[in-house]
Amino acid sequence: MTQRNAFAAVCYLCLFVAGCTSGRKATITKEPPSLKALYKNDFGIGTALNTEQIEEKDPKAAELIARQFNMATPENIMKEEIIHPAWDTYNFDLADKMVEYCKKNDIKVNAHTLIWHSQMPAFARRIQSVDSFRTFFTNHIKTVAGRYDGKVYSWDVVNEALNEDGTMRKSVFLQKLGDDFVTDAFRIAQEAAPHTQLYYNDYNNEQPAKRAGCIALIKKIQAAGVRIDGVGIQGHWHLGKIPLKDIEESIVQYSALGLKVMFTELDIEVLNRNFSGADVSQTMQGGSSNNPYVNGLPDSVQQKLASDYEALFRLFLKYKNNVSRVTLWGVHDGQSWLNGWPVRGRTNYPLLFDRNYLPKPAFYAVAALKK
Ligand code: 9MR
Repeated sequence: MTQRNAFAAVCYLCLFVAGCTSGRKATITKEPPSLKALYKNDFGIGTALNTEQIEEKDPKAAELIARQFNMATPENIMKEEIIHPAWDTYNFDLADKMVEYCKKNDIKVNAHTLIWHSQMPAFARRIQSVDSFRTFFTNHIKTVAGRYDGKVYSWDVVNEALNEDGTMRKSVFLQKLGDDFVTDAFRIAQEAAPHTQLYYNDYNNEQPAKRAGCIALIKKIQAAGVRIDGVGIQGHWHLGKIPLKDIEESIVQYSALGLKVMFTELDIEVLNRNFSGADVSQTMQGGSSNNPYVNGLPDSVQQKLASDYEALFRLFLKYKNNVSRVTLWGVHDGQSWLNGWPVRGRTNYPLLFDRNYLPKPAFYAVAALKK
């Protein structure tokens, strides 16, 4: 029996005994251990919150969030299209609620994201003049980062500015503002939010070519005398294909730049996909063969998922002095974006809690590393 299975067995046994000694039928009633408590001396344990969760419309999720996580990222509501829908209109309602909710629950907010080519408001995509676009860019960062300075712990200042080969993505920001736009964004954010940690965030930036581009980008920001505090590796990975060696190399190399390293959007895809990464503009054909686990995840796959999570968290613990946070991209499987991408309407199982908010074997594997 592995250490993980032994730990899960002990947990279930305790629950069984608790049930029997209380004279009730043995059902699982006791709380599972708390990841944020187990990992409190190692790194933050985060989750991504959706609107329903921020508005506390889901009591089961609320209980789980408060017990398990000490950091949270808004999954969508601080993105440009929602928070800044028109030239001089800002919609801070949900972001303010998120800040309040997290304060109440002693959770740090990792705000996401100031500058991203995706989920931009329509008005910004239509701006033709370079001067107007620069004004939009500057006003957006100043207004949003300024409002939440001291209220959020960190910002993903720029998200996904790189191509897979490490060159700069030809986004609207690059096309309009040139390739100094990333440094400019950090410079404006540093002025507007002097008390907020400032990060660059991307997917696949643990892969060697993209990592080299990411390092060059960070060095450029640093050479300009502008503050950057950390780098986020999103961590949208696939079952059985976790690039542990590249991840380890990345932690070492990014740390050598004096940055904190974070895993900001962790999930492990268990369904077939013919490409890697998280480029939301990529899609794939559907079909039932692409959605094999509608009625539940076979135990063999659960165990593989648990092994992958265990190996990852073992590595994170090895580098706990460099890794400051690990954020799961969602509270439970039912909420995951991977149920709708790159094929709509699939039943996916990428997180540590299932659709009934119960811990999966992967959760116990991660918890067992701290026993
Ligand atoms: O999880 C988010 C999903 O609800 C949105 O529909 C999607 C739209 O672009 O964005 C998802 O979050 C992304 C994150 O903001 C940046 N990295 C990739 C994430 C998954 O697509």
